[in-house]
Amino acid sequence: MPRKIVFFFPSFASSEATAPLGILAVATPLLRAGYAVRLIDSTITPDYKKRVLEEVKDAICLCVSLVTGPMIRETVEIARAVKEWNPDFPVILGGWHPSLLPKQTLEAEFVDVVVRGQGEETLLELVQHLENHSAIDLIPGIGFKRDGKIIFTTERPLKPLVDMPPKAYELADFDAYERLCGRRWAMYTSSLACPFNCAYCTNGGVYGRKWNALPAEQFVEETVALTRRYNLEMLWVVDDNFLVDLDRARAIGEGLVRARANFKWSIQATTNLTARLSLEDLRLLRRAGLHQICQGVDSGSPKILKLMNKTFQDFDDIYACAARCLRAGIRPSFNIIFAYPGEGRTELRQTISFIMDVCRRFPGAEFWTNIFTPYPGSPVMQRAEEIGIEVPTSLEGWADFFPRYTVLPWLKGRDHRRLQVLRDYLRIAFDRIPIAADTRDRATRIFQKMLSFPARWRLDHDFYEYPVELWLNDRLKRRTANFKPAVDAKRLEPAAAC
Ligand code: B12
Ligand code: SF4
Repeated sequence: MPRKIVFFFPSFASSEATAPLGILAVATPLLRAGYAVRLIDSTITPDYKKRVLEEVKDAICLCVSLVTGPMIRETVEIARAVKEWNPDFPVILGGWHPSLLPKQTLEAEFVDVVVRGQGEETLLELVQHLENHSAIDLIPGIGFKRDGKIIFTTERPLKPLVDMPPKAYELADFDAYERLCGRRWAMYTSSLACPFNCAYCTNGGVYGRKWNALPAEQFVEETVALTRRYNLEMLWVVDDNFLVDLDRARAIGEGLVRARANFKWSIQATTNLTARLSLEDLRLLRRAGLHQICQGVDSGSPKILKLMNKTFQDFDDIYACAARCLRAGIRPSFNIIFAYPGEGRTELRQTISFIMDVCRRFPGAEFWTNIFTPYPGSPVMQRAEEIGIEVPTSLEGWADFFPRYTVLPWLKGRDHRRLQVLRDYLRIAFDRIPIAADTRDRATRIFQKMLSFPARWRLDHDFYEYPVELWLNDRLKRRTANFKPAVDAKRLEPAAAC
C-alpha cells in the first residue's frame, strides 16, 4: 500500500523565494506518522507539472497550499492535469483561499476536499481515512463532495501555536531557494492572530482575534537551532503583530544576545505597538539581530485610516518611532495601500506627501506600496455591492486579485496607468532593500541614484507625463535582474496596458 503524500506549492509571484511554511507545518504530523512526503514548489522546479504527475502515481493524494490571487492559475493547471490522469485521485486544497471561500473552491470540478484553517491535525486524519478508504464525514474542519453534493463537517477549534508541532524544515531545499533569491533565509512563526480589525484584512477570518504566542525561550532555542542547522543568514518572523506582548519581545532580545545568535531577523507589527519601544528596547533588539520592522501605515490620510478602521495610528508617533528605529540601526519599513474605497486626489496627495516627508527626514526608512485588493473574508467585502466590486463566482475568477496590478471599478484605464507610473516613481525615488540579494553593479547603482532626483521632483509636482526615467531604469534593470518570478512576468504587461 503506498504511503506517500505529494504537496504542490504554486509559485508565489515573488523573488523572495523560500520554503512554504504552511506546507512545512502540515507535513510534520504526516512524517511523524510514517508517511513519505514530497514537496514540489514550482518556484524552484521548472518542470513542476511533469514532476507532480510522476510523484502522484504511487501516492495517496495531492495537496496544494494557496492564497487568493495568481497562485490559483498553477493550482488549476496541476489539479486538472492530475484529474486527466486519474479522475478518482484525491485533490485536497488548503491554506488561506480555500479557508476563506471553502464552498466556492469545492465547486471547482477538480477539487475533492478543502481543509479549513489550521491543517496539522485535519490533514493527518484525512490522509489516514483516505488510506483506509473510510468515510471522512466526522473529521472536523473539512468540506468535501459526495454524489455532487457539498458537505461541510463541524469547525475545528483553533489551537494555540504552542500546542502545534514544529515545522518540517528538513523538507526545504534551501540550496535551490538560495540559488534563485541570492540569500539563504527562512520564515518562522512565533505568534498567531492580531487583536486589531483593519477593514481590508482577512486575518480574523482564519485565525480570529485572540493573539497567542510561543514563549521567549522557545523562540530563542528554535531560531538559533534552525539558523545553525541550515546555515541561514536571515529569518523573517511572519507573525501578523509580533509586538503585542512587549515583555516577550524584550525577553527574546535578551535570550538571543545571551545565546550569541548570529542571524538577522525582521518582524511585522502595527505602528502603535512599535511606537511603544524605547530606544533602549530597540538597541537591545538590534544587538539580538533585529534589522527591520515592517509596519502597515497604509495611508497618509486620516479620513482613509478611519475608513480602514485604523484609528489606532498616530502620525507623530510614526515619525518619532522612525527616528528611534534608525538611531538603533533598525530599518523602519512601511506599507501603503493606494486606491482604498473613498480615496480621491486629495487623500492620495496626502499619502504621497507623507511618504516623501518621512523618506527625506529619515533616510533609511522605506515604503512598499500596493493597490487595494478586496479579499474574501475581509470586513470591507461585506460592502462589496455598495462600493461596486464584482465578486467572482468561481475559484478561477480570483486569480487576478493581486495588489500589484488590481484593477478596480474606480481605478481603471488612465487612472490605473497613472497610479502604476506613480508607484514606479516611488520605487526609484527612495532606496528600498528587498530580501533578495542586490545584484546591481556600482555603475548601475550610481545611475539609479541619479534617477532618484527627477523622480522626487515629479512626485512633489504630481507630474508623470513622458516617464523617461522609468524607461531608463527598466533598461538598467534588464541588465542586472537575475531572477524574475513567473507569475509577475506573465501578468504585469497586460495590467499596464489596461
Ligand atoms: C510569508 C507571507 C508571504 C510571503 C510568502 C513566501 C513563501 N515562500 O511562502 C510573500 C512575501 C512572498 C507573500 C506574498 C504575498 N502575500 Co502573503 N503572507 C505571508 C504571511 C505573512 C505568512 C504566511 C505563512 O507562511 N504563515 C505561516 C503558516 C504556518 O500559516 P498558514 O499559511 O496560515 O498555514 C496554515 C493553514 O493555512 C493551513 N494550510 C496552509 N497551507 C495548507 C495546505 C494544505 C494542503 C492544508 C491541508 C492546510 C494548509 O495549515 C497551516 C498550518 O496551520 C501571511 C499572513 C499570515 N499571518 O499567515 C500573508 C498572506 C498569506 N499573504 C497575503 C497576501 C495578500 C500576499 C500578497 C498578495 C501580497 C502582495 N502585496 O503582493 C502576495 C501574494 C503572492 C501570490 N502568490 O499571490 C494574504 C493572503 C490573503 C488571502 N485571502 O489569501 C495574507 C493572509 C496576509 C493578509 N493578512 O492579508 N506573502
Ligand atoms: S494590524 Fe495588520 S494583521 Fe492586524 S488586522 Fe490590521 S492589517 Fe490585519
